[in-house]
Amino acid sequence: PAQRPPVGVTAAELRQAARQVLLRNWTGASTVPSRSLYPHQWSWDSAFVAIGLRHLSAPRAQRELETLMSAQWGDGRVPHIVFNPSVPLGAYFPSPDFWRSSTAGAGAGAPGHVETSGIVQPPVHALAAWLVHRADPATSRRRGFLRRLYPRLVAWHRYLTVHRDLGGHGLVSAVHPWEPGMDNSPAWDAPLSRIEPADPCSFRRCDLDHGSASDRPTDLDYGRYVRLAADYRDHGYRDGDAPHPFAVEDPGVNALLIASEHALAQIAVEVGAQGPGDDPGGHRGRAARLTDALVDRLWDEESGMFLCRDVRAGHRGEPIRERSAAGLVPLVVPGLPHGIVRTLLRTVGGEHFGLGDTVRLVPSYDLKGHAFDSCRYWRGPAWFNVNWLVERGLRQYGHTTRADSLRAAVLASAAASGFAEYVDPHTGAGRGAREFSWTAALALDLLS
Ligand code: 2M8
Repeated sequence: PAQRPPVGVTAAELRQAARQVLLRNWTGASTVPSRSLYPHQWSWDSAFVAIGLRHLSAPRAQRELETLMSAQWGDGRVPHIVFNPSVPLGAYFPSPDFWRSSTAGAGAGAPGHVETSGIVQPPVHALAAWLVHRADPATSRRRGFLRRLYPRLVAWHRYLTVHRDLGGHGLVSAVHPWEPGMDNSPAWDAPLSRIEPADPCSFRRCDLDHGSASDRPTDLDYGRYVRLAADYRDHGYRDGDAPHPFAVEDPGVNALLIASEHALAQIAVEVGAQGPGDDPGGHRGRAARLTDALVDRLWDEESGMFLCRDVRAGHRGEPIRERSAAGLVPLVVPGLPHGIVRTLLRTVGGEHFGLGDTVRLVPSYDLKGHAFDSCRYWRGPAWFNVNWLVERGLRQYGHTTRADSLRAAVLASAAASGFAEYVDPHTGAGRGAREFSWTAALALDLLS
């Protein structure tokens, strides 16, 4: 195992360093994932950031989520990027002039006061809101934090369960590889191969100004990302009208929705919500139905984990036979059948993910997989948010010793890599951006 705690770094020093990163990446109303690579607000990044910020300043953590939710669309969707108008258009692609949310998305209720993207990211927000509240309930109540956020979070989940059940079996589908947050996961190779890439001359990749081409998705992948997003935009971002040629049920997205639905039940108790369907019992019932659908549709006994499902393959959709870390994220779901939890734990430590054996952090993709690449973005490297989720899952199911060693490995790796965006799972070498916000925030959370 390569990620040893760096000699001489104390918990207090690490906490202070994480705090500095979050202060530097704060823009006044929200936090950028990275000053260089991602200079706007990202949806699930903000949820993870708020979980860390709550240990520094409860009002600031609340503000992070409030800023994001104030860009919510009329149909309930929470956009994956909220653009900062003071950042030049050339700093990130696709920029606001590509998405054109306030005009192209008007029919779906896109806000007029801010520009956003038109796709979504995993719904970690209700879970984050609940954790933020619990860090300082008095301040939260005084500011009416949950009371104001609750209806927005309900509308957000309703958007996903109503407009995005493209498979018709009660699970949410992602319609773009950016939506599950694992951009170039090998799980997308087959469904993406059916998409005609956009002309490479029609766009310029700003990400290559800041990141190494060997770490980032390929040009061919980008051509397909652009095509899918442009077609969605040209259908007014209306899910009923858009053909959605890429539609996948992802276990990470659906597991996070379930965890957030459980959090909504607790928030509903706190705010005294009385339904119909939006009372605590309504949320618990929805969480239970989603859990049944997750197990029915995505559990794969042979692989020992959850698999993504390609809704557009065959007559009724087909499992995608790639082992991605998304298939381990359901460990955060409470009340999974015991047999599934046992098998998942074996898989995490087995030859494909190697946790505690060949590697100290969970890789994003199968160590033995044909597409494994220890450097390239979501095709192998270990990411801190995924490891934070697995740590939480291990702890939830009572595997305290394993959770403790994963926690120690996350902290050591965050410190040694300068809060890298992701790391090589074998050597622990940092990759991508440094001073990455969710790495700092989640390290802070694990230290607290
Ligand atoms: C990455 O995704 C963006 C597109 O949304 C990109 O590659 O430009 C992913 O790692 C995603 O999960 C993350 O939210 C985002 C910002 O950190 O970067």
